[in-house]
Amino acid sequence: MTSVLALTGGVGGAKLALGLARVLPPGELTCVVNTGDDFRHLGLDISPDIDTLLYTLAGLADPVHGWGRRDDTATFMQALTALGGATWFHLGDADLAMHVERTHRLAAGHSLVAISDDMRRRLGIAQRVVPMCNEAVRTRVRTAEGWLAFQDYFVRRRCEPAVRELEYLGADAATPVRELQTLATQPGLRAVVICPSNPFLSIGPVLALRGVREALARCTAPVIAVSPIVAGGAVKGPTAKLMGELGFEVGHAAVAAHYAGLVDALLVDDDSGCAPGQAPWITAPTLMQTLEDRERLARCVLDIADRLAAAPRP
Ligand code: FO1
Repeated sequence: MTSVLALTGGVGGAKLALGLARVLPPGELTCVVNTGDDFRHLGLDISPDIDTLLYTLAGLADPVHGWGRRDDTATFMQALTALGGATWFHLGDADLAMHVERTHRLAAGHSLVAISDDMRRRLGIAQRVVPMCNEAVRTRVRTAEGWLAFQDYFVRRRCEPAVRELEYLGADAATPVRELQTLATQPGLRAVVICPSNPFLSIGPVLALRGVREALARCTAPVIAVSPIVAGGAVKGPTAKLMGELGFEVGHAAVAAHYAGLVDALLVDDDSGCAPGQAPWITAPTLMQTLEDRERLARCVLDIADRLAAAPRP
């Protein structure tokens, strides 16, 4: 039974999801994962955020990149290079098995939700890993060069082009998974945690699905977001650069504005720049370098949720 629902995407989100998985009893965590980064490459259906989470929870993630598998080899990429194939997106040999098997099962008519659930069981993961929807939702970014598909922007172009606009293609027509549809009224739900993922690239697609913002706003369980901004910038990745390009001042206030009306508390590492009147700020160390940091932050989030649940609602 789910007692905590985490919304996540990318490496930062997976770190807190791992902390939550380690401090909660097995089976009490359900992670709903961004699929806006998914794409078709070399004929394969690739779901980077699902795989990052699966590998992280299974203890298989590459500790240097955070994505891909630890100790993976590159025979496939070397052979592909020799044949003149597209090498801008690295697919390790063991990781390749995931993409081949997912592609095969999708073509055979299995849903992304069913495939992800089977994969997590086979990897020995007790927590549920649920894609945000079964349909294709594709994040794309508008730059001076026109619209770019997400991985073209993120990996091929290394986030270099300045982003003017974001779009989550297909979000309007997609049906959010049951876990999102029912989160407003799910009995026994202890907390909804918005992980410190990129609010625009990783959480944005989830929030763009029909009814999700409304369900979060009506949720009877405490909704806690953790800001991905640490020491005034992003830990890794394009969050700070993107925020600036989209016209926001880089800081927790822009994160709070993005989640306005949806969260009961925003966890920040430093509330000195936070505007009064926005979501209640709670200060805690949010940098997750070690496994202990992940567990400590997870306990802190759950503690805040429990305190909010016990307090009379305004
Ligand atoms: N990110 C990169 O920066 N370069 C890569 O070559 C790359 C390959 C890759 C392969 C499998 C996978 O699951 C993820 C991979 N990522 C790579 C990460 C990924 O594209 C992004 O981190 C996410 O989409 C953003 O959350």
